[in-house]
Amino acid sequence: MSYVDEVLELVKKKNASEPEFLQAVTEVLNSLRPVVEANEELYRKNAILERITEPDRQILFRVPWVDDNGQVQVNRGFRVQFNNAIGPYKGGLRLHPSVNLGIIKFLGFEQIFKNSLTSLPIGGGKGGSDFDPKGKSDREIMAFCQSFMTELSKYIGADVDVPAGDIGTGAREIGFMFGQYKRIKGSFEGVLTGKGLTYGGSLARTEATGYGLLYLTQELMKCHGESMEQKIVTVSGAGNVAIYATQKAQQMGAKVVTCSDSTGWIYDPEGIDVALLKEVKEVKRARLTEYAAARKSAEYHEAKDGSVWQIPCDIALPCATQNELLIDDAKKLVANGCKAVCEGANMPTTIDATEYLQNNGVWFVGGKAANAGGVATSALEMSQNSERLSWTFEEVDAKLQGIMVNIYHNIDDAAKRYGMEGNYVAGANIAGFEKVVNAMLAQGVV
Ligand code: NDP
Ligand code: 2IT
Repeated sequence: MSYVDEVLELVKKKNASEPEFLQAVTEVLNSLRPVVEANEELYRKNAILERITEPDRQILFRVPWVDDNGQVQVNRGFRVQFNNAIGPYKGGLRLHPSVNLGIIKFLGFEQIFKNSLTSLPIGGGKGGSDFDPKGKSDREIMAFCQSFMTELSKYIGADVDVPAGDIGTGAREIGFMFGQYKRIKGSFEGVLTGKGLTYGGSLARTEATGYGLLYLTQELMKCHGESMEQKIVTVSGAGNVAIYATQKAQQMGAKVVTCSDSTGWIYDPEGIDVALLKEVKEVKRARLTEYAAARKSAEYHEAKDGSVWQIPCDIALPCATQNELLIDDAKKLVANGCKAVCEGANMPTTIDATEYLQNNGVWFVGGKAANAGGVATSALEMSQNSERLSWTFEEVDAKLQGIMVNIYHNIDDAAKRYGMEGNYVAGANIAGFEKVVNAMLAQGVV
């Protein structure tokens, strides 16, 4: 049996109850076959694949907090420190009722390769909680964040592990967590990214994932002789990534006609009104029905009535959550002439849907490459914190743009090197993996 198959079997046996983690590992290891085959003896002897699929440590803890009725609530907190071969653990904190260890492990595993692709010195980690921020008061959010950080603070630090935002964790939550860390440690340090601009945050971090997604998509289109001008774009999600992806796509001359949240989706043939979407989602924290109520051209559909992927488009950008673009969606996209799919979310496309898109001529760039702009800008925030300076929006944005264009060419080149031209999924996994493996081999058995 090949080394990849042996390790895949082992990982499946050891993590049988974690489908998302197994999905992420299966995708990565399958696409690494040519690299692993070329170095089989060395990698096998050093147990590279066994080590890269087993987190350095997995921290699970109780998060007790008091709600507005005086009732004690208990959530579960997670931090998975996956691999720090090329830098301190780095990755977001997800607050969503669906969070469990398998989901945090899949995200932490993907983060290793994504962070490597940024070309910046950051290792892979992820954390979060099954806490549901929806409908909670600001005081309840603060109570949860303080309790969460009271425990998490024992395991993180500016040179150790630097968490950030993800689903359900934005500037408000990062603020409360930063305050509690500072209080416990008595140290003002760059221990979190996505901080507010008055206390060490970086300009352009809020926009970075969505903007970065479009910088990469634009380069992909350009290299295929196309531009973003006049393109019809479908976006899913209505959170941080979706909002700034929509904004940048529109700045590039494309028309974004959809957005979605967990209860429904919008088709707005006139083009999404970003100012209205921001008002509904960032200020009011309301449902998309409010967007539809305020905009004549918008159609509202319940989530049960299909998805945004049935709307014809040139480019599809899934920006909500894992496994939200399924095989039937992929078939609709292909039938409607979609040219490119670039993932703003982490693992939004299932493996069969990915293969269908790739086999039917759609240019497909996975999240590890396409959404790396967020964590890359987090690393730029860390640099600014270390030198105790802050850069202008234009400086950070220009660096982000350079990083995303570079990522596109790196993954394109890596795919070509292994005879898989146009397979950007394999290209990203290979390019991300090579750097981490070199560092692991150099650092010995740890
Ligand atoms: P937000 O919390 O800001 O927004 C998430 C959006 O996705 C919301 O519209 C939410 O709807 C929807 N959503 C979340 N979970 C589900 C679900 N189970 N089913 C349907 N819809 C869902 O998160 P972000 O925009 O930050 O993150 C979106 C994706 O991008 C995630 O996969 C995240 O891991 C990834 N990502 C984020 C980065 C960042 O910098 N923030 C960086 C790189 C990747 P609702 O409000 O109804 O829950
Ligand atoms: O998935 C991701 O890359 C993020 N949620 C951002 C992580 C970060 O550290 O900025």
